Amino acid sequence: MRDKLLQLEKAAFEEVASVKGKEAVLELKNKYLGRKGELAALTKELGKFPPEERPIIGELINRIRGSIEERIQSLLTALLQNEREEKLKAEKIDVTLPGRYIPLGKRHPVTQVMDEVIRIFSGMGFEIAEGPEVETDYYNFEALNMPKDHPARDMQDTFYISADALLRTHTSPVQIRVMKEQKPPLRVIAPGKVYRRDSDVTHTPMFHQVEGFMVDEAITFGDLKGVLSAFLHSLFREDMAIRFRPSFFPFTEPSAEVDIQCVMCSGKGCRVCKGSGWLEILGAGMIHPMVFKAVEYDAEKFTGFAFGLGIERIAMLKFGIDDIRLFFENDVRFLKQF
Ligand code: 2NL
Repeated sequence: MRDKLLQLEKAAFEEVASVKGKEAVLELKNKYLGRKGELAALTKELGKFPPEERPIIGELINRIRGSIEERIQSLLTALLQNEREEKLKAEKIDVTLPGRYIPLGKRHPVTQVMDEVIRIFSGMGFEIAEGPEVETDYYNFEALNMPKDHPARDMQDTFYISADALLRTHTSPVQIRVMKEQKPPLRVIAPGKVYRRDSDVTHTPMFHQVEGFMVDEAITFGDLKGVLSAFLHSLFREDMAIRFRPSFFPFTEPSAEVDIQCVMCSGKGCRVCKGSGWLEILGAGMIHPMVFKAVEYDAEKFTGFAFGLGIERIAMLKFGIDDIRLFFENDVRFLKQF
């Protein structure tokens, strides 16, 4: 029995020494130490021996079980450690490698200027209104004191859909709708797309406009000057020179055009300002009594000013772009510069 046990120990040691892989080690463990393993089989024979010998053989069995267990356990520990090291090596991150380039989208320059204009007027308490791009003759022309024979209604300038339906040529019709639906005091801007049959380096058939108006009981030309000066000084520079020139629009009286000092030459005179040192930036005026009549406001009680500006024109001046069509070609090489 003693020889058999020592034999078993020796065989187990030899197998443990040459075994490869976690699975095989666990199989070996089962083969020698399992409930149906070889050591268990020999233990069952213990009953065949006289009682006085049993403790000695039992002790030997326990010692052998212990020594085999120890070797298998240290082998398993080593295998586990190895496994962990392999995994770590495979997952290693080289923090010195350059980062991956993630292309970042930017807002379109027209959107940037539009957002900025909206932000400034919002800060002065103006609300934002929107309306349809397909309009009727009434809202686009008639209500704005532009009767049937007015030259601006010409087929040459307006995209007509039918005798009565057209693509709006300005966002004024949005303001007419607001005035008809609400009562003064009102401070509203109407940003959006407008359409005109025109195409060259400074005109596209679709462009963006912001119009705005303010109506209350005692609005004066002084309010117009104050609000528009504050707006232009915020949009360009606080010390930017501006001037108001008399002009004409059918929907305002009196009317004015507002110029800023040329942003290219600071007023010295250049190609962009055609030598004048000034750039026309917006149109404005006191709302015409005929417009108040159309929206059923009492022109004896209420006064107001209105203004309009083209977003692309401002974006061209702000970013130094000389061809408006670049905004709509969607060439990424152009767009990523802003
Ligand atoms: C320009 C001129 C302007 C208005 C727009 C307006 C709207 C209503 C009543 C009266 Cl509902 N006026 N809008 C007034 C003056 C000028 O735009 O040169 N735009 C680019």
